Amino acid sequence: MFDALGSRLRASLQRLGGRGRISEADLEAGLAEIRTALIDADVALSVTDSLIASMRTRAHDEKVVGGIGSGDRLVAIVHAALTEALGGSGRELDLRERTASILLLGLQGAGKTTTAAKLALRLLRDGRRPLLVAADPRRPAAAEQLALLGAAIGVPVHREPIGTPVAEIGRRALESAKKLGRDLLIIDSSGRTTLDEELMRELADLRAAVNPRERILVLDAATGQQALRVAEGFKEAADPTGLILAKLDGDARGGAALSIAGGAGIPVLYLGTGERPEALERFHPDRIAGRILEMGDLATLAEIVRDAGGDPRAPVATKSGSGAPKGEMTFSDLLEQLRKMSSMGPIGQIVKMIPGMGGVAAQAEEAVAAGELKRAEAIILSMTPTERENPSLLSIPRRRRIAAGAGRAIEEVNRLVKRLEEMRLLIRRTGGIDPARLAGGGGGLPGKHAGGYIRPKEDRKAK
Ligand SMILES: Nc1nc2c(ncn2[C@@H]2O[C@H](COP(=O)(O)OP(=O)(O)OP(=O)(O)O)[C@@H](O)[C@H]2O)c(=O)[nH]1
Ligand SMILES: [Mg+2]
Repeated sequence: MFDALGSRLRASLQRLGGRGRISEADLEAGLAEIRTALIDADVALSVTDSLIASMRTRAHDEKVVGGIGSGDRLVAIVHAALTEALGGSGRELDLRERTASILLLGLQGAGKTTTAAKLALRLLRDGRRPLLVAADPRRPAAAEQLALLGAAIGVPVHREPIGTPVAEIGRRALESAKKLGRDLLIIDSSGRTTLDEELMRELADLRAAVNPRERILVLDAATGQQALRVAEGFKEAADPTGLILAKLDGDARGGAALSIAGGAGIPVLYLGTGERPEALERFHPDRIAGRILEMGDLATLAEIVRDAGGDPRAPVATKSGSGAPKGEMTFSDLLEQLRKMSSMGPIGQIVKMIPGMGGVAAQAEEAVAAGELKRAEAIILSMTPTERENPSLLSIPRRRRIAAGAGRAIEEVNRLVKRLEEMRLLIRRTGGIDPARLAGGGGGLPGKHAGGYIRPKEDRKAK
């Protein structure tokens, strides 16, 4: 989702970092390039300008001009400026009350109902007992949609007959939550095309009835900078405590996220990255900045693996098996990963979170589209368990038999073996995906440590 912006920024940084010494003029030229990249990615002008100003100040404070080997420091400076613009240390939902409540608000079609279900699922997994509340007094279809989503994720939905005033819906939902032993209300309010008086009155009534500590504005990131204006309108009228950017998967340029997070003055809490109830990501400014600069985001990757039913503490890519050198990846590991990937959604998004793998993401997307995962799975399943653990046993006759068993050409088997070798090499080079880092979180600054950012040039030189 930050492809275009990320690759432009990285190109500018690489050009600058490639110089022995950076002069004042180099720095200004680089900042001008970064500014154009931000504007082209649809980042709001005001946000762009304050970002550039912050980068300039940081560069001067760190005495980058005239210094030697400033490439890494520049990356760190841009990372820090982006992190700050995206909201600094970030914020979590405040759900300490005995019966906490979250009111979701936003324009029509922004993604409120979908997001209500996503939040319910996430907080359910965190050990809360949510109750979804359909608070659209006019549209029967709205409650119907929420009821279906609630049934799909196993969360009860409170609804009232059409025409019930929202304040009444809110009060009864609170009572019902207490009766049912639910400790969290997630209220899906009705959407309208504009922030008109009736909507403002409804929101005020709901607030008076339920007094939700969290009032979360859901914005459609696909509308780009328009979303920033919507946020400003709601800020005056409804005093939102946080933002959720829905449909960020549709924002290829990534400008909306930066514009909104940097310009609205309301913290972003989550990102919606798809239509499925699982497609909700916590928003961590430093991790997002790291992803834009392609430093990789292992912490988020670990969360996705955990949500897909994997073990976040298990090393993602290495496991020692019989016959395989300790710590080397085997076909059994690969098979396990292929299966997890198919349950995780768009694979490109995932691959991009692995440090240094950003460029492979597009290839990975193609592979999925072409059914390559399924075919690879079939080939691996045609191997004997011993072969899966030890690919060196795969002689030509065995490869031929495996190909026949999977109904594929032998070239495909050869390619898969080669792929495994490449992955082993990559893992060896990056020091693997360190379980401690996976469990501990953290975005990872430029490659001072294993598993961090891989500088493409050095990467090529290594080995
Ligand atoms: N791709 C993508 N689609 C999304 C996302 N969130 C919501 N949608 C889709 O956007 C459309 C509108 O979502 P809703 O949740 O119904 O929006 P709403 O704000 O409740 O709409 P109203 O109740 O009519 O105001 C639906 O088709 C959703 O599937 C997202 O993060 N990514
Ligand atoms: Mg809705």
